Amino acid sequence: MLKVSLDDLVGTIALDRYDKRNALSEDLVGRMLRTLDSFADGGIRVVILRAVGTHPIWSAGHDIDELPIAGADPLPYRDPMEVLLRRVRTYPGAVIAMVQGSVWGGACDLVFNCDLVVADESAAFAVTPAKLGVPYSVSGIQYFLSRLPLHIVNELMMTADPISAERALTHGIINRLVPAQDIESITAELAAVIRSRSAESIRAYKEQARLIVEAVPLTAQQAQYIHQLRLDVYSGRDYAEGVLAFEEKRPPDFG
Ligand code: LCV
Repeated sequence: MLKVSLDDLVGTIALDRYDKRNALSEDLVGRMLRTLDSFADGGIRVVILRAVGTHPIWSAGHDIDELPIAGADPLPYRDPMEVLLRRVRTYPGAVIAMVQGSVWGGACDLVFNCDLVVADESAAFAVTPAKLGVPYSVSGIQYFLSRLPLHIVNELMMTADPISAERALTHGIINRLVPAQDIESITAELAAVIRSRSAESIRAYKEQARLIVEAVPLTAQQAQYIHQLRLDVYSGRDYAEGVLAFEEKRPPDFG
């Protein structure tokens, strides 16, 4: 499911579940979390997150087979994916996503939560809750809005269609768009530069940036309202239909 390697305080985690298009199952995410914990304990300065090999799909996102039934929150606070996103945000070093192929749903959130993104022309990004009838997580929406212009977030969230690597570069989702044959060396060079810089400075910077981005005050009433908005969606018709349609390998009928 995962291939893990280490070289001079740079750690690499590679997704290796291509039979299921690297869908982020609880088991796979659990392994990633344990690896990140051991990297943090070992003082690993830079983590590269990638997929094994060169395939058309980087990751198909949340494992849809493991989404809860209608009426239960598909993205609760303790969902392994949500835990992983928080772990990436709080990892005490840089996390670089190296992306070849398309990235779907929760995997986009994962890539967007990495500190830097290096990609080749085959990369594409689709944010898919509107295809599944999922009410997206508040933290996910907050992070998208903090990174991207509103109209781009609207397009991603409302169409659920992939945007190309070139557009992702224009909108700052990608730091470096590079030829496929150079992606590993360019990612390694970037990791080596960051690894040579002050780990203490980077750790403090990353934590400060996270706290500043997350400092959006909501009243108790607004928080309750958001909870109700999401509850209405995951208890409604569309979420049940979206998951069923995926299992039945057909387009959803949202009426
Ligand atoms: C489980 C899968 C998956 C998968 N889970 O290959 O952000 S949210 O709110 O949307 C959040 C809840 C979330 O992240 O949801 C997941 C969002 N992801 C998607 O909507 C993408 C769903 N997958 C696809 O559209 C296609 O599989 C792509 C385009 C990624 C790849 O198409 P391709 O023709 O290459 P298959 O569809 O044939 O899939 C190969 C195997 O992987 C499983 C799929 O069920 C199939 O399994 P079987 O061979 O056992 O039939 N698979 C793919 N994605 N997210 N399983």
